[in-house]
Amino acid sequence: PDIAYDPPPDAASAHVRAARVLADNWTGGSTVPARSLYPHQWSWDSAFIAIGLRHVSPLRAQTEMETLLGAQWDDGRIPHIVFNPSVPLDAYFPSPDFWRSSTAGRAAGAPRTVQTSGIVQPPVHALAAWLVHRADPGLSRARGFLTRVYPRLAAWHRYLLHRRDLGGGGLASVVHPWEQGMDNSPAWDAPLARVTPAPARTFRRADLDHGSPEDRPTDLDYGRYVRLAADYRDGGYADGGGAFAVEDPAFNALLIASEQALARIARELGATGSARQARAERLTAALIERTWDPARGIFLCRDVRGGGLIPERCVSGLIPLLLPTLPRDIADRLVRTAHGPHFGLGGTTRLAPSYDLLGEAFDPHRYWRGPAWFNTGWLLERGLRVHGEHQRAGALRAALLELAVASDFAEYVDPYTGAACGATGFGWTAALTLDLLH
Ligand code: 9WN
Repeated sequence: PDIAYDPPPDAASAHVRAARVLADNWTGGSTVPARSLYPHQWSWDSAFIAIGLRHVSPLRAQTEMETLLGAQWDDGRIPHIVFNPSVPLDAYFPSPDFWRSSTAGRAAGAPRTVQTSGIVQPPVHALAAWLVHRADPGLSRARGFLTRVYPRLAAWHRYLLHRRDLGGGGLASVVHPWEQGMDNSPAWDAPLARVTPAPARTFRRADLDHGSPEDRPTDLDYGRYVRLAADYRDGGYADGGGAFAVEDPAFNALLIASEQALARIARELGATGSARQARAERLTAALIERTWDPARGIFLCRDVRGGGLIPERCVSGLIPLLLPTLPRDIADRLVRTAHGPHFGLGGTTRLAPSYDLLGEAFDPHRYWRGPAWFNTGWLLERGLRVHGEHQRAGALRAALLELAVASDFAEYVDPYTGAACGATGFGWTAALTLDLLH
C-alpha cells in the first residue's frame, strides 16, 4: 500500500482533465501523442496510453493495442509509427513516402495495406497488454483479447531477441536513436559522431512548425537521423549491417518486464510460462553483466560498434529499477543515484531529469538532454514501490500528479521548476496521470 501518498484534493478534476486529453487525441482506433506535433500512432506512446486508458475505457485500451499490433511486420517487428492515411504528408517528417514500408519493407514482411515506419520503439507492449487485461478480465476474456495478442507479442520478442542481438551477448540493440525513444540523449553523441549527416536541403523538418527550436533536437542531429534511417531502408530493413548499434538499459529492462508479463499472460491462457520466466532471469543477468557500472552506480549504454560502455549518466540507466528481480544491492545503489547530485530527486529537482544534472551536455530545456519526462517518472515510481521505497515513491507520485496537471499535461518539463516544454495535451502524460490516480 502507498501509505505516504495523500490524494490531492482535486483528484476528481485531474481525472476529468486527463480523460479529456485522451478523448481529444482519440482518432477512432488509436490515440495520437499530440494533435499537431505527432498526428499518427506511435508504438511506445500507445502502450503507455493504453495503461491509462484502461481506467476510462477498457475497450478503447484493448483497441489501442490491437490497432498497433495490426500493423506488425511478418518478421515480428512492431513499427514505431503507424501512419494515419487521412493526415497530409507534410504534417510530420519523416512521412510514409520516406519510409516506403510496403515496398522497401517487403522482404521483411511489412503490411501491404497500412503505411508504417521501419524502425521500432521500446517493448512496453506485453506489460501494457497484461495491465489492460487486468482492468476488466471479463471483457478481455469475452473478446479473446489475450488469446489474440499473445502470438503477436511472442513474435515481437522473438524478433528483438534474435534479429536484434547484434552484440552477441543476449541483449537487444537499437539501430537508430528514435528506436530507443530518447532521440537526442547525450549517450548517442559518440556513436552518432561516426555517421555522416544527410545534407539539410534534402529534407524538411515539420517538427519546427509546431515546436520551439531550442526545445527540439538540432539540424545536425536530424541530418544523422535521416542518414541512418535512409541507409536502413535502402538495405531492405535487414538487420546487422548498420553504422549505429547500441544496447540500452531502459529498452532491455522494458523487454525483461514485458517478458515477465508474457509469462503471466501464458499462465492465464493455460501454459506454465516457466520458459519465459527463465528467459527473463537470463536477460537480467546479461543486462547486469553488460551494462551495470558499479563505480557510478548506474546502468550505461553499450556502443556495440565502437566497443564499450558510454560514460554518460542518463535516466535510461535508472529504469532497470523497475525489475522486481534486480539484486538488492543494485536496487539500493540505483535509489541512491536517483536521489543524489546527478538526478536530484528529493532535493534539487522536482522530477528526475532525462540526463545528468552535472553532465557537460546538460540542458534543462532541450528534449532528452535534461528535461524531465512523465513516462520515465512513472517507471521510476513503479520501481521505487517494487523495491519497498514507499515514502520516496509517494513523494515522486505527488510531484508527477501536481506537475502533470499544472503543466496542462506537457510533453516534458524543466526538471528544476516544472515549467512546461514541448507540446501540451500530451497523450502519455495524461494517461499515466490517470494510472497514478488509481
Ligand atoms: C520521433 C511521440 C514520440 C515519442 C518519442 C519522442 C518523440 C519523435 C520525434 O516523439 O520522437 O519518433 O519526432 O521527435 O522522442 O519518445 O515516442 O511522442
